[in-house]
Amino acid sequence: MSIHQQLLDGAAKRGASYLVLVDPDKIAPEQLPAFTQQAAEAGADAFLVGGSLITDDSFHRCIETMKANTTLPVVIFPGGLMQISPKADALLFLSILSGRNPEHIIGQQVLAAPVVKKMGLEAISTAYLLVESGRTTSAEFMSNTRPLPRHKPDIALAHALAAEILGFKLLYLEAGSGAEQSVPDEMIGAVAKYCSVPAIVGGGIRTPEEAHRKVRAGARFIVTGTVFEKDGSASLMKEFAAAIHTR
Ligand code: 1GP
Repeated sequence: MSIHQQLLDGAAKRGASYLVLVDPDKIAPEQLPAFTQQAAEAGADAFLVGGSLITDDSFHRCIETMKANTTLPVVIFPGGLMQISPKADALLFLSILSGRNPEHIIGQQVLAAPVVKKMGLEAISTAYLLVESGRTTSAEFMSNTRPLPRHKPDIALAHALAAEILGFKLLYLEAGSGAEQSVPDEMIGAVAKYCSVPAIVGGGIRTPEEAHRKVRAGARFIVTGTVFEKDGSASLMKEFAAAIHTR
């Protein structure tokens, strides 16, 4: 079964799925095995790996270490073209549909596609919608795009519907890593109500209660990253998993 299908089945079974994001630049290599095992034991459903600024070859080592320490899917969430590895289980093949920068809608994708195909890596087409979240995020700056206005759910919905018609398999509603404010529940609700593409929601989610509200609003996948970079507590991770798994 494809990783895409596994992710969807997991989300359907548990109400929503919990994706734990690992940024290879933000975790010490010696902590990674224990972190990976702890996340799996706490109830994570899969891992995302990537970051906006990866400065060395830590990316490839990170995937190898994670694969050696878990049977959960390890999925690349690429911050750039260098972040492709055959060792991962799949790759979110992102297009920044919220922006108007052709380089990040199709340019980078054209460069990546032959490499991905040759590797035989499962690529899951994902429409990435960056949402305004307070101060400038790395994703916004690095992609040189403007995020969607946070108080305009109808604009976000129109982008989500374009993604549906264009045939994307997933939506990523993104406030940006470490965002001041997460994606508004009202926006998630509007997208989930009228758009059939399952939504991943991430960026600035700091508490299990907040994660739970996003699931209630219609998120099918919740991503946390930053919240565990400082406090890697296993009990908090369990609380997140319990709040996200509504079934
Ligand atoms: C970032 O959506 C992810 O791309 C996760 O964000 O690091 O703020 O949890 P945080």
